[in-house]
Amino acid sequence: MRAGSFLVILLVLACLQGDLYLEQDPDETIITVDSTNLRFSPSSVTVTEGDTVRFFWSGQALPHNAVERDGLFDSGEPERNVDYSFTFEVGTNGTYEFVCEPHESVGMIGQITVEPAPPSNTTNETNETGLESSGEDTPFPSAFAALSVVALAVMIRRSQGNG
Ligand SMILES: [Cu+2]
Repeated sequence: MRAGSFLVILLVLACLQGDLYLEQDPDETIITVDSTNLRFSPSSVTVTEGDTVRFFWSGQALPHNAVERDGLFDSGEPERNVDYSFTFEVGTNGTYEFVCEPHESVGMIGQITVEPAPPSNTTNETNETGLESSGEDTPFPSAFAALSVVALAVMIRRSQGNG
């Protein structure tokens, strides 16, 4: 009985852990507008193929947009509130310059460097989480797993002791 409820608690904890981990989106880079209202922040970012750059600002004093020089992406008309995402697909590695059209003349210019995706032996449908070296990227779940094993061992020993 006691062992059973302990297992349930472990399961619940495991589920919560998973949810917490999913909330983070490590593949998204947010570019906003800084307090001077005439600069992107950060104005220069480096991402990897497959990553998403999100242009996000709200309640700005001036309307802005983000337009890539060659038209690769375009957030549309300058707005005080913008939430525009662009994903750099595999094969788009390179350096891209984008501008805020109303404020390009005063230097509201940004740069995105897209690095090639790391070579992968796995199939296309596997994301970065499927790579073999995921242990280094996810220390928390690993620690949790280790803790669970210890807890289980203690639990089993107790139930055996109680007969
Ligand atoms: Cu602007």
